Parts: sequence; C-alpha cells; structure tokens
Amino acid sequence: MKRLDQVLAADGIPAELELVIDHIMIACKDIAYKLGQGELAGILGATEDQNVQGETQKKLDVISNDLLKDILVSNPYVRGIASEEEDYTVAGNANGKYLVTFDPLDGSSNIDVNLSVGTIFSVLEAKDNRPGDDQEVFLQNGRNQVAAGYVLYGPSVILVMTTGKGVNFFTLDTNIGEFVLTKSNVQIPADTAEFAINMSNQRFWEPEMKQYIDDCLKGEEGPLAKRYNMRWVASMVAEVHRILVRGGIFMYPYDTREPSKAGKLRLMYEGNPMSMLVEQAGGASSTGRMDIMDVAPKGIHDRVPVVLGSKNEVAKVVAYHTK
Ligand code: P6P
Repeated sequence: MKRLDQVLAADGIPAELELVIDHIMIACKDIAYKLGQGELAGILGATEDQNVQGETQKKLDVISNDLLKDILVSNPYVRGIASEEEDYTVAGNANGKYLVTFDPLDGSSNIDVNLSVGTIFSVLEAKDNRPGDDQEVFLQNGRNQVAAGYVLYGPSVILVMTTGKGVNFFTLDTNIGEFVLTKSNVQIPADTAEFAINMSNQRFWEPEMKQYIDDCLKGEEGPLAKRYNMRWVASMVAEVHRILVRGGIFMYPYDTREPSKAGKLRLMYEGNPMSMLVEQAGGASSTGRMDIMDVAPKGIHDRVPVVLGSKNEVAKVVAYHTK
C-alpha cells in the first residue's frame, strides 16, 4: 500500500506543500494518540475558557490547537495560521508561501461521550507580502485552496484529502505510524435518500428550508417521491465522511437563533475545506443560494450556511431557495 508521501510525490505536489501537509499529519497523529488515551491521560472535560465563537473550550480543543499551531508556525513554508480556537491569525515565517486554516477538533462536544471527532484543515497560498498575523492575507475565497482535508478520529483514524486531483482516503497504520492509501478517486453518488440536519432547530429555519424538510418527511406520497432516512452525529467530519462513502446531504442552514450570523459553521476552516473535498468527489456544496467556495470572506471567523453532498439532492435544495 502506498504511503501518503508517495502519493503526494506521484501527484507532483511541491516539496514545500508536502512538508506543510507532513507537519499537519505529525500533529494529527499526536492528537489521535491523546484521544485514544481518553480518561487515562486526564485530558477530557472542559476548560474555564470560551473561544472567540463563544463556545466553552474542551481541554482537547486547546491541546489539539496548540499541537497544530506550534508545528506549523515553525514550518519555514508557513506564512501563518488561522484556527477556530484562536481569536486572531498567528504569524509563521514572513517569507512562507502557505497559509493554513484549521478547526483543530471539530465536534468536540462528542469527546466526553467517546464519539467521533475530527481535525479539518485548508491550505491557501499567500497572494501578497502581508505578514501572517494580518488576517487580510487569508481572506480569499475557497476556489483558491491548494489542499484541503480532514482526519477522522473514529474506530480507525482516516485522513481524507485533496490537492485538486480528486479525493483519496488514507488509513493510519499504527504498526508503522504512517497514513497509507486505502481508497482513491472517491466519488459521491449523485442521488441520495438520506439527509443530515439538526431537526431541533426547525422553527428557526427560513421557510424554504422548512418546506424542503417537510417534503422529505412526506416520503413517497410527497413531491420528492421517495422515503428519506435521517442521520445526525453532531460532528461535521463524521457526516461528511459518511456522505463521501455512501452519499447523502448535510445541512446546517441559516437560523434565527443568532440572526446577525449567517449560520453556525465557519467558512474558512469548515465550509471551504469540506466544499473542496465534496466538489472534488463529484458532489456539490452551496449556501442554498450560491456555491460556498465562491463566497468572499470578510473575516477569518465568518459563518456560512451549509448544504453539501450528493449533487442532485443539493440542486433540489437550491431550487427551493432560488425559485
Ligand atoms: P449542533 C460541532 O460543534 C459542529 O461545529 C459541527 O461539527 C457539527 O456538524 C455541528 O457543530 C453540530 O451542531 O447544533 O447540532 O450541536
């Protein structure tokens, strides 16, 4: 089985980018080890602090963030990093070519109940000479990403990544401590009958989303003329992985709980990397009205409504919002 570095070399990835990805993997392998320790390492539970999102930080949120931040800001090819757990961007090497954004431990509310969580990452190229602690240098739309992926810490530890040449799955072989290629050129089925959404927010959605979900629940007799199944793991990485494996549609739409915000999920380190993966696997990713990767960010913690997965189902949801 091919190792990650062999696949990247075969794809002609620049050596500098390969070193950035390699450092992200070093941090993720350490995160996987710490997650596996669980209670034994005394690192479960919450801290006393909140992050810039207003969310209480889990101990492992902070540990994972620091592992990724520390190795990346000392990487000679990294200009800077942006993280869900950092208020501001953090400068690396002023001559670095790459910018890395990440959610160090997505779905961390699942940690204490031993359910799947993941690390999401995105790599951009710096387009000017601004330093990495100037957030402006990060504010590029998702089409500019040169790499995107996640590491899913589940029954097995799986890296899913794209550098613009399709999507590959790599499984962590703990015997050799390396990610090895286990599935290449992943394709999302164009159709699905499985939707993922947090139904408890239904009364807060826009009418268009309420109508789509109502029509899903009408099943074969309804206008969508099929019986739908539902999933909700409360871990975006796990939901996206299921969709890459068997199809589906994942939605975290705008809702009126925080009317000034575009949604719960963040554009730069959740929406964009997941959208690159999904589009590279033949799926679609929309705000409900436009492709997520065409959204122009105004700040590194911008929120975005998310509708992604099987392209024909995403097209239906977009039709509800645009007709
Ligand atoms: P809710 C995890 O906190 C996360 O950012 C995503 O991974 C997940 O899809 C979503 O939020 C879950 O949100 O409101 O269902 O807890």
